[in-house]
Amino acid sequence: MENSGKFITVEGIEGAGKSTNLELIRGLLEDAGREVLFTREPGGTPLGEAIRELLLDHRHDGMAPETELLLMFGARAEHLARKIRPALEGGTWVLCDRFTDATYAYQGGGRGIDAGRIRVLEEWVQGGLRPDLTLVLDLPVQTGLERAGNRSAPDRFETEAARFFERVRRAYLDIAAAEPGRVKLIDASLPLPQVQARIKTAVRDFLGACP
Ligand code: Z5A
Repeated sequence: MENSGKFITVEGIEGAGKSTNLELIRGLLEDAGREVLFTREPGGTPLGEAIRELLLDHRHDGMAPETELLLMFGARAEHLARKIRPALEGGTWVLCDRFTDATYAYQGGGRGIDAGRIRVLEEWVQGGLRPDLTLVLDLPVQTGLERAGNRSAPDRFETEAARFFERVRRAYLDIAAAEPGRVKLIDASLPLPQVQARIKTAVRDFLGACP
């Protein structure tokens, strides 16, 4: 079935400001008259949220990268079947905090899994479905870690070393360079009002190009 809603994702390394800016994006879409489903990955469904807990929990430190990859796609398959596809097919726009670009960045760049393996799963689980617009909030790893460090109780990903996040950031930059039509890179190191001005421009440009 043809989708009539649009699929927007927001990505970035630890502390990039996704949570801070997702409300702004939701407001821009709703002000433009779009019905918006706001969701996140890993998670978004009861089963997906249960998988998220497994993925973030320090009891599973040392989880094999392949297990981590398959759990991400397990949660994603459920999310697509129960929430994302039905919403898009019904004309609702979907705004998702992270999606498969995070898998290429974290499990690919960060953990070193070959991108070809991720692509096989992407094609199997998603078919042709890809985000219509992705905002990558980019900033130096040190700045992101300092910002995130102000929060409590780091999870299994948040305790990774800076060089892990350097690889994750590199992977996001490579994705943005490879797909400039879909992926808009936002300089998230700037003060918040400037970051938000850039996000507004990117979202309004996208809305302006939608029928
Ligand atoms: N993961 C994966 O490995 N593979 C996958 O396929 C998927 C996910 C889908 C959970 O994601 C983990 O799952 C994630 C990757 C992995 N682990 N990591 N890292 P998550 O999205 O829930 O976790 P997160 O990256 O830690 O997101 P977060 O906690 O929501 O952080 P954030 O949204 O990027 O940052 P924030 O909370 O909005 O901002 C951080 C602080 O900076 C906060 O105090 C803000 O007030 C401040 N801030 C924000 N913007 C600014 C500016 N411009 N200036 C100054 N201060 C600012």
